[in-house]
This record gives sequence, structure tokens and C-alpha cells, in this order.
Amino acid sequence: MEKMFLVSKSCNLVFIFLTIVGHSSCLPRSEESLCTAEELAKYSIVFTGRWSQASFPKQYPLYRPPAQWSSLLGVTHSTDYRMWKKHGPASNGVRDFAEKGEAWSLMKEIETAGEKIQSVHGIFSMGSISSGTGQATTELEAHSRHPFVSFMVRIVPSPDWFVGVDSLNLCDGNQWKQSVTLDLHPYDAGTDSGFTFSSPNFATIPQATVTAITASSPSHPANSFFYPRLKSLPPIAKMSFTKIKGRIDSFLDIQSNVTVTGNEIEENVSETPLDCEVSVWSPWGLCKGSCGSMGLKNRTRYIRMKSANNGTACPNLDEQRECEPENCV
Ligand SMILES: [Ca+2]
Repeated sequence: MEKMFLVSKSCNLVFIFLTIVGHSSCLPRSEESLCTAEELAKYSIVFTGRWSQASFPKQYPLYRPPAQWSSLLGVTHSTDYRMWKKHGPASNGVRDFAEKGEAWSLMKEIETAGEKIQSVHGIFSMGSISSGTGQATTELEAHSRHPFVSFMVRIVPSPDWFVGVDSLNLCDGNQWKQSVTLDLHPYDAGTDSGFTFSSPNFATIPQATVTAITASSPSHPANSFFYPRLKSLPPIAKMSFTKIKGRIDSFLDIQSNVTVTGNEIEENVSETPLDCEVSVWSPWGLCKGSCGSMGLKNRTRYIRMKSANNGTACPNLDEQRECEPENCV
């Protein structure tokens, strides 16, 4: 029974991993969930923001605050702990972190899980990044009984959006993976109903589940990530794990060896075309002109969103039409 559970769980995890990385296959093998590699493994991790205005031109936050990333909170754990999961409800700690970047209650939840069911090996963190395309690094330690890694980084500003990983297995049977690189995409914690990066606080009641935000979901033109021309969003961030030698001594201590660098030296930045959006026309104005000849009337509309990256340009914003001048007796 327990074996079955482990197998199906591991298959799930492998599947999540595969959808991101895209190789190997999800075969239920009974050994797969057991890590028989050497007990401890240390990894250097690099988080790279790819949230640029070129890739995400719609409502890109430029001021107060400009696009940036919160600190990272992560944990190495066994299958008995889940920091967050897609289609599951966010815990209070995950809510506080996704909405406000407050790590305190999430850390408490992790520590409690560590004490009660010994499902946690260590917590790791990384400093915030003051631009959408910055980079930061830290280190983590995993244990053969706790080979899974989960983390979250809040998208700032946003209502309750974050990027992260749920239960990535760093162990591969009898050895630790040498390196893993993942593209990250935005998630919605399901606790705030705001639609745009700068939406005011608006609690979702009752609370919804954690969902992936895609170019077409939520399917609403007001949503900051809604790009009907795209099949999928470009990755908004990237995370790489590289196994290193040595070990970290502290258990359940925050491992916060932070290096924040400036803007990333961009690899191929994908430019996302954004079409111009205009308002509906105003009503026609008064017909102006002298009595006895044709007059002119005007109507206008305004730009709701400027086009970018070779999206469809804005159409005319003024229109004129001939008319009979009014009040000609
Ligand atoms: Ca939300």
C-alpha cells in the first residue's frame, strides 16, 4: 500500500519535472522513489529573473514599485511535506508570502512539519532582486531521506502571484542529479482576486486553489498576463541547481549565502508583440458649420494600451463626418 503511494507520487513528480525539462519518461518503477545515493548533497542554486518589458510588455510595472522579485524561501523535504501544490489550497503561510512577501508564518509551518513528522531537512533563502531581470544565488543541502526541493519567490508587484517549484526530486535512484535547470512560469495563490500587477488588495472569498497563470488563463483581457496572440508565455524566470562538493553543517538553519548581481546578461530575450487597444468611440459631437452649407461633427476614442514589439498599431483616434448644422432655422 505504502509502496503504491510512493510510486504514484514519484510518477507525478517526475511528470511535473518532465513537463518543464522535457526528456525521459514516467514509468512506474518501484525503486524510483527511494533515494539510495550518499546521504547528503549540497547544491548551488541560481535564480535568474527573465521578467523584462520586451517579454512581458503588457502593464509592465515601471514605478512604485518597478518589476522585481521578493526574497526566496525554499525547503528540502520528503514526500510527506508539500510547501504548495497546483490545484491545492494555499496554506496561510503561502498566502502571506505570495501576497506580501512575508515569510514568517510559512517558515513556522515548515519548522512545525520538520518537528512533527520529520519531513523537512532544511530551509534555505535568498535575498530579493530589485529588478525583473536580476540574478541571485544561494546554496542548499538535501538528504537522501529528504531529496525533494520546493520554493517560492513572489512576483512584485502582484496580487498573489509567484514562481516556484513543488517537490522537485534532486535524487535519481542511487545518485544525486548533477544539474537541473527549470523554466519558471507564474502561479496564482488563489487568495487575492486582483487581475493586474498593481491591483488593490481584494481577498478571494472563498479561497480558490493555486493555479498556473498562462497566456490565455484567466481568460480576461484585463489580466496582466493575458496575451491572446501567444500559445504560451515566455519563461518569466529560470532556476538552476548544480551539485557542489562539501556540506552545510546546520540543520534547519537558514542557509542564506546571498549574492545579488545586477541585470542579467540576456540570452535571447523573446519579444512579445502587444496589440494596441482602444476605447469605444465617444458619441458624435455637435455639428459645427454655417447654416446653408454642410457642417462637420467629430467623435474620438482613446488608447487603452499602446502597442509594443511590432504588435498591431493603434487605429485612428478621431473621426469626422459631414452633417447638417444644427439650430439652422
Ligand atoms: Ca489571485
